[in-house]
Amino acid sequence: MSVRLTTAQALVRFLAAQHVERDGVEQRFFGGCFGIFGHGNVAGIGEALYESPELLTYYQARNEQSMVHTAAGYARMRNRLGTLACTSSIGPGATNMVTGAALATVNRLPVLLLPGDVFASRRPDPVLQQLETPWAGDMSVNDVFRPVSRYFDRVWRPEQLIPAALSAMRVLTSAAETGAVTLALPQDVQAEAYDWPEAFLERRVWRIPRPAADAGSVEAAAALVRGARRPLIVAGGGVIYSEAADALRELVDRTGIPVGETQAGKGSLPYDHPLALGGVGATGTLAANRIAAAADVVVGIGTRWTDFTTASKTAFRNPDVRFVNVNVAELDALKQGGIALVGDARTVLGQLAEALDGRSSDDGYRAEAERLARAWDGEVERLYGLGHGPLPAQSEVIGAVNSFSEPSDVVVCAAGSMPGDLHKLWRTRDPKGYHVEYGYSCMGYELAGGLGVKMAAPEREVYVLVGDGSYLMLSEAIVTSLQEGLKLTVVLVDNHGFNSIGALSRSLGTDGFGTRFEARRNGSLGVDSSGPATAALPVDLAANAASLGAKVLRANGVEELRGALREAKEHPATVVIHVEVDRYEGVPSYESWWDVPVSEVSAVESVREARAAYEEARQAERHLL
Ligand SMILES: Cc1ncc(C[n+]2csc(CCOP(=O)(O)OP(=O)(O)O)c2C)c(N)n1
Ligand SMILES: [Mg+2]
Repeated sequence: MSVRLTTAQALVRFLAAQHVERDGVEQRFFGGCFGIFGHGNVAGIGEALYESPELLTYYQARNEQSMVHTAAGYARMRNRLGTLACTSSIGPGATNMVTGAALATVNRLPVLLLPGDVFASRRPDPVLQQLETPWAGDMSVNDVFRPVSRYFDRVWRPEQLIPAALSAMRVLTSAAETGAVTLALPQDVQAEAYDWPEAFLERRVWRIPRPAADAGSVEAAAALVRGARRPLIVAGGGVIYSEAADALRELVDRTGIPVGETQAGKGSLPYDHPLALGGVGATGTLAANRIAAAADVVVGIGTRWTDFTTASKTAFRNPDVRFVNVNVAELDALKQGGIALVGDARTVLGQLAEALDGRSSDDGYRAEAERLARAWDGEVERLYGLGHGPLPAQSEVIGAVNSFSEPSDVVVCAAGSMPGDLHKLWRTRDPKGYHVEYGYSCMGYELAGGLGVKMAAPEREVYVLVGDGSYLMLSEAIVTSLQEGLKLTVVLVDNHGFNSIGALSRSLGTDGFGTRFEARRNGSLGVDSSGPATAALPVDLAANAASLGAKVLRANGVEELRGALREAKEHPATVVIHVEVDRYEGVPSYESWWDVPVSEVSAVESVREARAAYEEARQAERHLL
């Protein structure tokens, strides 16, 4: 039996029929379809969504990059068991999605991108927005999706959709493979009819397995951990996606091994667990970094081991340190010369717990870790209550939001100086309570990603912490949040510039060059010490947010911020709280380093000094083999 439908109609039916099942729970995989229409999709996918609105809810977006971020935020919040499709026109609408695709792929989050594409027939070539390649007739701008997608296909003929759509689902639902999947859809093919086999359009359930690791490798890993005197667990995003937080806590309680967390893994243990050391690495806590420095066996669970986690390969200083990597992706399981436990985090944690048989760390080591964790909490308390003036410190703003929020609320952030401060200071009380996108650390993710979080978990309050730079880059999601009745509480932290990079620049001898938001005077721009050469800009971001329809509260200092948070909670729709902070009152780093190369030769004295310090610091960088 077959059904006569256009390619676009068949695709929409197919997407609506896809389900996933893990641990016996079945759910629809696609929560809807975001889109912006142009000639490349309005009459194809657009018509299909219009004709059968009951199949897949259409959500109007205002920026294609932003809608992909929303899909990624949604997918992360759903532990990758669901996502949103994103349809765009051809040309600029399509390429606007490339940044979102890269973000999803870096963070291993499933998103399905459906960019329109040039005519398969080539009849009207070159169509509006077609980039012609003189030597390749089959190339379009959509080929830029190839390196940022985990699966790419261009559907040149209707029936080609059948294998393409099945491959897309295979990749989207594979914990090890997942990321952006792109099906480029030539605009004529979208509208072409075909007799589709009914089986293609039927309800389909993709099982998400929980594979166990190889028994011999588990035994080898357990032997290594048993012999360790100073073991450490590094919990990454995989712990949370696999819903392995309880399994982790059980292992920790039985073995006494302390835990440091990556950005994606923050929340794996509640902050007040006695063995929770908090963030580890370049933006890590003193507790985690001290323990990491001397650790002899490090068990990484669901982590990619980025430079922030390893403090650019300086965090683990014990010359004999060995690694065990629990990861569903072989790529990560084999990093740092570790024993690879390829499998699902929850399953493998169970295997490890059994193989370790309750073997616990010695009491002295456990007590040392617990002491460091307690001392760290004191440091957080200090930074939450600095009482800095006249403008507050960013750490106080974070403290006010954290203290006000409920354990199940979600904090969202992505770029700037806040992710590092949050990694150190946010007291996470729920595995899904901390949502900082730090794989791509993409300015502009904050509001758009926060919207996806809220769509996935409407019962939770979502606190979006966004810098003024990120806000200026991408903030139209405020409008979409009002359209959909999805409330965000946005705390817009204004330090008048790109302060994270300003602080980095100052530390590397270049005086914050190009990082302050100031009017150009006398040929100078954004240099800190230039005095009257620069002037403040007459920019009012709070007024901007109000003009987009948000309720806006201006908080002058931390006390007013607390009041604004209370008021915001009572408001049913999106609120933007504007608060200014002192850009020079940053949270320090704690015995960690980040490799950012400094010019080897320079006419600037401060750069030469920074280079000398860089060469010195780099000595500690080592291969982990
Ligand atoms: C899209 C994008 N462009 C550039 C960067 C590099 N970058 C990282 S943080 C930052 C400044 C962010 O400014 P803001 O949002 O105001 O936060 P602040 O650093 O002031 O805390 C820049 C330019 C980035 N992460 N993402
Ligand atoms: Mg800023």
